[in-house]
Amino acid sequence: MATLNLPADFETYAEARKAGFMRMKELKDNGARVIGVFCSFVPQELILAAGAVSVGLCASSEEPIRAAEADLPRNLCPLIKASYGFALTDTCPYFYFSDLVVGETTCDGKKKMFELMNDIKETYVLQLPSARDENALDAWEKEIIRFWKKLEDFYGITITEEDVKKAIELKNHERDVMLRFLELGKLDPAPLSGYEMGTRQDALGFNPDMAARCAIIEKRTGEVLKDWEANKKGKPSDRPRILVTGCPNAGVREKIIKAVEELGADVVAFDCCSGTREKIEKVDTTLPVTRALAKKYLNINCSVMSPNDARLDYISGMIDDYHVDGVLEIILQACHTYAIEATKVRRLVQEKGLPYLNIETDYSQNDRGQINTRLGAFLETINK
Ligand code: BJ8
Repeated sequence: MATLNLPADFETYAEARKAGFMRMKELKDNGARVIGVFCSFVPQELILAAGAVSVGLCASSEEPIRAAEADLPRNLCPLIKASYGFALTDTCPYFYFSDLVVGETTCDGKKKMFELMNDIKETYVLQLPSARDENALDAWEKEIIRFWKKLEDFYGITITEEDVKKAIELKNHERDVMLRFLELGKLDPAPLSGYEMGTRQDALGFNPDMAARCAIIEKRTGEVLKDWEANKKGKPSDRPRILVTGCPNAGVREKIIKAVEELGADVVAFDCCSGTREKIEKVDTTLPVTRALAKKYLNINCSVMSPNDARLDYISGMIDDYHVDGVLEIILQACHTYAIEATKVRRLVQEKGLPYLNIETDYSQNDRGQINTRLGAFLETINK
């Protein structure tokens, strides 16, 4: 197995999370407002407009799962169990520092878990519709307005339309910056490892300073481009180019994404929440703000939406744009929406003449060996 080529200043996800604790404590000591969130569907612009920072609470550690199973079924998504377990055992500083937790009615497991989480800390739930028609858009816009009001009441502040417009500009800019970084994967040969790309993207969530986040990513994008132009451009590689799709993968990144790259592939594209999924559509600044936010967020291609054909179209386009040789779908145990939608993804990939591998897993390390064997066999099916 080859070792990945990572930059000297590379911070692992665990290191970034730890460094973020101190920053967060400092912020709280200085009176900052902090909102904990679990999902890409939560309109970040309203949190920003409320003068608050948002922190992602989706957990990727196996550690708190046993404690969570006292209240939750064992056969449940590890992300849900771990997130609840951290809250229950009071071992996540980000949960601890959150003034308010914001949940959403995405998958059944999360929305029912939020009812229990509310007993630990106030958990406000956004009622996300699962369709994308006009009625759903109207209902979702009302939810956006309700959330706006909730933030005003919760903090005793007024959020003006100007505040929201400013937040929209800032978030749109951040989306552009992140997208430019993630789209480096279109370059052939791959200019950096997918392991680095995904880790950086997730780790940034622990940095509450948006300008700093953008600066870090712009700097790295520039370095990678420069290196590619000087050392890689025009030198074809025989490493298979992989698109990773499916559930959030932070909790299984080491045993799947790092592993497949160490076995000789390049992960070049991510159709997931730490990939391009939330970045591809910006908030339309020509529409009234609440309509614009509703439209943008309802269009996120997550499998909790039904139907969700836009995700299939997007994956198809990604396969072409990133010159993909094979698709690897990651399903977290008991995630029904992704597991069922995987049938459509597999059909699409096979119709495009490419190999497809589906790995269902949890946060344990028990299946590492089996996963390595399957990844090795998958790579052998790829004609490059
Ligand atoms: S927009 S992907 S962050 S819901 S928790 S659905 S893995 S069973 S996380 Fe997600 Fe928002 Fe969608 Fe993204 Fe499945 Fe687990 Fe549910 Fe999950």
